[in-house]
Amino acid sequence: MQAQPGRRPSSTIENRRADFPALQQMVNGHPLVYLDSAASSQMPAAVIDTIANYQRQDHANVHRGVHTLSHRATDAYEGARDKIRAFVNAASRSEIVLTSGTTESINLVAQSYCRPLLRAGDSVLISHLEHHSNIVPWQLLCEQTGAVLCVVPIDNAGQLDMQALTTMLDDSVRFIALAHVSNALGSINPVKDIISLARQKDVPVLLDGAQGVPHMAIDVQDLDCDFYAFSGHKMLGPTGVGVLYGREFLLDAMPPYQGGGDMILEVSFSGTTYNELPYKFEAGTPNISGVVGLGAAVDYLQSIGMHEVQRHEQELLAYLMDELQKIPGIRLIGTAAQKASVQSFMLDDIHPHDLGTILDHQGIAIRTGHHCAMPVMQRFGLPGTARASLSLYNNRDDIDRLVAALLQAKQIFS
Ligand code: C6P
Repeated sequence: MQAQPGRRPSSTIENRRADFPALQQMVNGHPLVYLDSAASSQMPAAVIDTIANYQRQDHANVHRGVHTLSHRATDAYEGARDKIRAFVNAASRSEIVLTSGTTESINLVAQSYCRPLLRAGDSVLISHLEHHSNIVPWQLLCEQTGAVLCVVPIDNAGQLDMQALTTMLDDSVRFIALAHVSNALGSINPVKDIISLARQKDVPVLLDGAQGVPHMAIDVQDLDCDFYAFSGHKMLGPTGVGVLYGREFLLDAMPPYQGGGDMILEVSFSGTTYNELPYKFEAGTPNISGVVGLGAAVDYLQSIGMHEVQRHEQELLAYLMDELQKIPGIRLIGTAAQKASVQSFMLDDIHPHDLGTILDHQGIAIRTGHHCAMPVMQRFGLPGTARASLSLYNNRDDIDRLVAALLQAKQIFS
């Protein structure tokens, strides 16, 4: 059996900060304020300990050995898949494909589902607020198939133009791929409305949930999406692991994405029979400890409850936006009516990188630049932005420290 992590998580969300070892350190002589969770969130001790315990006691390859350690590793790996299934309410564990992250999940769908389907003249619909991971795989696909990439515009607040989307959803559209939540702007897209429009046209929808899963309860059956992609390292888990949820009948009809060990039932030189779902899409030795860690992250999030996580983060986001707006010369980028835990901004004409460097000297971590969403920056005519992003372990003190540091940066540059 896999050893249990040594620490019990704290009981209220306000005390959760103590569960995160990385947050207890001084950076550049100041207590760390971590406001870069949209890039990568920190891991609670429960996740770190679970991974360490797995590595110390249970590590072996999965699905292969008859020996005890291989059984333990397989149980821990498959147990994590079950936790992830329940976490996003997929109908079956066959629908949970374990990948290296959102990027691989999206590429898998582009190449395995869409590529055999698309013909010259067909189109794929994305939006102007996508991360590069939900743009470039579709550009590659269009080059390969002669299909056309159509981009739904956004307004000045960073909201999808729903009227344009409705018009663009014509008979040429064979697939829709949209962010659930924008990483650069924080906008929560009205994905249920879009999926219901797409259903009327029989067009499948993939949601890039990299910034959705960490901040709200996700129910893929309620969303009614066809595919949902997300990453472990933005939801308190480790890097190099992620998930593709796909409807079983769609996954079943798709050819494998990669060939190798574990994705086969039988191989001979006259042909290969592929394994059943979800293993058909998991070629080679997977990131076992990463998946086990992701399972522990799911446990941790569920011990709080995603509705509680969302309540806490929404309250904090409102405070962040209010406090930032009190700073003379601040310009908020991304002011959609529905937002999650991210705020991009500009301060006077200070370059975002300079701002990020000054904040780092005070122990405050934010992300600066284009956030792998260059078209968003082009839309707002900016080289990049400063971005503060929140997680369940942040509090009002973090925001007060950020605001004080921004006021100081203003003085330095004036
Ligand atoms: N965004 C950010 O700082 P990977 O790298 O595969 O785990 O996730 C890619 C990805 C896809 N979609 C969205 C909406 C994302 O936000 C990200 C990752 C990070 O915003 C790193 S660029």
